[in-house]
Amino acid sequence: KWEPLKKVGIIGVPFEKGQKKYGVSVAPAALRYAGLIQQLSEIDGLDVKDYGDIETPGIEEVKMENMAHLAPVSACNKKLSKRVSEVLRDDRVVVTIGGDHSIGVGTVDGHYQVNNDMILIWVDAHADINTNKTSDSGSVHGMPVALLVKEFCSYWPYLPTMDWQGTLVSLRSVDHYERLAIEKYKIPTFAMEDVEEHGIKKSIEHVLKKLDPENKRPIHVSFDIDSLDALEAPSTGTPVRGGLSLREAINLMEIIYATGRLRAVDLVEINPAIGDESDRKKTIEAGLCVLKAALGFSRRGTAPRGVIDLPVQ
Ligand code: Z70
Ligand code: MN
Ligand code: MN
Repeated sequence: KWEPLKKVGIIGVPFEKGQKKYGVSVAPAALRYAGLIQQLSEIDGLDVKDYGDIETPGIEEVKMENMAHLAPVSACNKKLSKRVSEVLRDDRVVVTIGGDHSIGVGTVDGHYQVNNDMILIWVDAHADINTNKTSDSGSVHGMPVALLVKEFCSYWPYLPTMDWQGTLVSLRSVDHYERLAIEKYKIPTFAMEDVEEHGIKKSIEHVLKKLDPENKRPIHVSFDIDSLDALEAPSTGTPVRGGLSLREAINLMEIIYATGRLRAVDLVEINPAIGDESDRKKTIEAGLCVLKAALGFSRRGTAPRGVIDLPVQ
């Protein structure tokens, strides 16, 4: 019987070389400044430990065709993967704050090292399933899913193999070759049309049922803030209209939390340097709401622990 873990470990990854815009590396500091640790600590019974930031300065660049900053991306992910495994071995749910989505390679790899039966739910406007042969941008944050799928090994010069199982949710900006890859390898996806058809609750229930019919596998959610509608989360590098409402994203996380099997959450692509003060505030608040929902915050409220009556005069 699975119960939600009441202990979490936070890892910050101020990394932005997986894409081209300045600012996404500031997100861990911005979220901490906005009260990340304190707000999570206020969730009923939750023990929060901050494992600090992953930094890998001074990595020498190596040239790789249509794949920018491969060496820094690899170095960061290698270190991140080890830290993620360490937090999980401490029996904590690992919460990784990016950074751009190229860090999803390290978080999933680190999780896979500890729980090789894990399932992955990639919540994103984009499919992030380009290779350096199909990408129009050459940015690695558009490639992590392709780097994680075993079937894609032959498309890369070298890759560790992972018997990965996962699904993509909230899609609405998929490149032509990405669509081809999804169809060729039958990657399960829930695009916005599917969310439209079933609603978010049924969609997530379908996802969980499909990936894990026996309800026994640890869950990893890699949450790109651009899965939210651009109105809900404007401070991100590639906002796309027509996305999830914050309420849908909260509900998605609540449903996954309720399984008791959530072991890792990534929150990536918040870019506090994009937009004005109000955009920044909205986006960071949305990110905090999503994380809190993933970690057991109840919108119904919770009575004080161990108290059974109101104070009298
Ligand atoms: C495009 C590419 C992407 C996020 C943009 C976009 C990928 N498919 N991901 N913003 N978060 O460049 O590969
Ligand atoms: Mn992404
Ligand atoms: Mn995205």
